[in-house]
Amino acid sequence: MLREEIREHVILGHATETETGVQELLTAQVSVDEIIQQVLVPAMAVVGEKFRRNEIFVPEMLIAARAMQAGLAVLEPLILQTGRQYMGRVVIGTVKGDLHDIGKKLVATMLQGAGWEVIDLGVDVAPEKFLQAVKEHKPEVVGLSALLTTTMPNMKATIELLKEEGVRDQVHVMVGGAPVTEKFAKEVGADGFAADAGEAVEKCAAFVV
Ligand code: B12
Repeated sequence: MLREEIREHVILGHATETETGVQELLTAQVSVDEIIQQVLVPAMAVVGEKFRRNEIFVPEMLIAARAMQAGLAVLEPLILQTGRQYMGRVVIGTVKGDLHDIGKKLVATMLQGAGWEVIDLGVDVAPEKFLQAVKEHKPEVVGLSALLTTTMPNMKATIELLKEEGVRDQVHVMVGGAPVTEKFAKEVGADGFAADAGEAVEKCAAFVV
């Protein structure tokens, strides 16, 4: 299957075909990174664009997301296989009010593959829940994900709560998600920002070496 065809299957929400296509690319020795960056992620960008232009609606966006996840599921065992040395612990979650989790999961999986122990709190995670997890798991890094401009302020609220409770200095806070920028990260007092999962792995490693 051509890359273009697989992208189209993701956009149309054909999970089985997406899975088959990804498997075919792997058989053809295409790297995991290339499949993610050049096939799956661009497909979701098209989906977002179609939604913005009112050409598709939430149900279509949801089935496209399922196809994307089916494709990523094929890659997950390979990402986890790298078996690097232990790097430390990360608590990660999508902030309150936000249900987007594909990118956050990808970051979590890539971190695991790179030797991090990851505690994934899921989606719609309230600041209090992040706080509780920091106290309980004492992670080196806290990762906050947001895909909506309306939920980005909850990143700030989470960081503020960590400050108020006196644990902010015990962790490195990373923020990410499509609308998040380096500038925003600085404004809300995060320690770092990454535009994609590969960069997230690099930045987290830089905190501990
Ligand atoms: C799929 C999708 C959905 C799915 C989500 C399914 C799921 N399980 O995640 C569903 C259908 C549920 C959904 C719902 C909604 N969505 Co939506 N969705 C998308 C879409 C098309 C793709 C997102 C995605 O998965 N991308 C692929 C991944 C791999 O990329 P990523 O998330 O950006 O993650 C990467 C980086 O950002 C980074 N990263 C991510 N998290 C983190 C965290 C850390 C710590 C770090 C370091 C890095 C990092 O690394 C990741 C991997 O490389 C986007 C379009 C877009 N351009 O983003 C819209 C989009 C985000 N959605 C949008 C909207 C409006 C909504 C709804 C409000 C629609 C509605 N009317 O109900 C609801 C909100 C529901 C809620 N409360 O959250 C808008 C947001 C607009 C805005 N300005 O805020 C977008 C941009 C679409 C658009 N163009 O209008 N959505």
